Amino acid sequence: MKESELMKKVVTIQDISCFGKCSLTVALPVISAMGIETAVIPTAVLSTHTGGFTGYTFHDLTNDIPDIAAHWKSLGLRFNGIYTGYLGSKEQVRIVSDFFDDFGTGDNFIVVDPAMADGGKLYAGFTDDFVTEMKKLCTKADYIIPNMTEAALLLGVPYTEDYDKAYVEDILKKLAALGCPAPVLTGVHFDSEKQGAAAYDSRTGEFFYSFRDNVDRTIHGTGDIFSSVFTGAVTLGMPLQKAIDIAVNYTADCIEASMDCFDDVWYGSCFELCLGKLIEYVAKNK
Ligand code: PXL
Repeated sequence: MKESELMKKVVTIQDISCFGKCSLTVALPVISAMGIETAVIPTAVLSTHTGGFTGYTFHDLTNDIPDIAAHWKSLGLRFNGIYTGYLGSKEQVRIVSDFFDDFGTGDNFIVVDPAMADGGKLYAGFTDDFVTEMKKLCTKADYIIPNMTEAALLLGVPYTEDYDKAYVEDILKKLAALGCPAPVLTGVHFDSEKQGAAAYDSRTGEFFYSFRDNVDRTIHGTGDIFSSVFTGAVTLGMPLQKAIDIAVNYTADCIEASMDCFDDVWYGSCFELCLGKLIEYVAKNK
């Protein structure tokens, strides 16, 4: 098969929550809008995501993952990047880890969003054992994208939202010490005015920050928006500073746009209304 020079290709591995705008229903349109072919491995089908809805269905697809991987291997498929989000069980994390061994080439990159917790709490259905398994997966990634809750869980330190720059940089260094060279921390704020992301490149010792005006509202799925744009930006070859800038800006655009079409926090953001801006950001940064 001829590898296209023009078209980059990523594979994203996460669930499909049929309603609620997160995981694959965000990653697929967002990364595609950045001009990148987006292959998917759905890890489970849920009627809605688990944050805020009750009575959701959950159809596990763990056993399909090795079969999909085997078929893709027989086709000789290769990806510029591999990006994982919400994974439903320890077993699934182990299978995804095998996928990294099979499809990680040394020339491509791996992004792990350890989507498992927020606001100081694990998502419904997750236990400490899951955190241990996710920590192992993070050691195989080039980039990990935890929020402060997930970072605290991965590092086994108490969760706090009361911190300064020295604390954030210490957390980033400790995340890198897990084995991932470039951790990115989301939801970072040093006051009530600004919110954004911080990143660390342990190979150069540089820290990177990006902020936008804080909007005091939680909207479900914004972490997935950030990670999808970040993955797209890295796939397009943007350096770390640009990748967090574009991810922070698009995420903030989506949150701001959602103020006018707000239904309920669990219904997700109106990210669709901002895809035009994302395409502009990509065009400007090429
Ligand atoms: O947005 C992260 C996410 C993804 N998938 C499912 C979820 C959540 C967060 O609650 O429940 C199924």
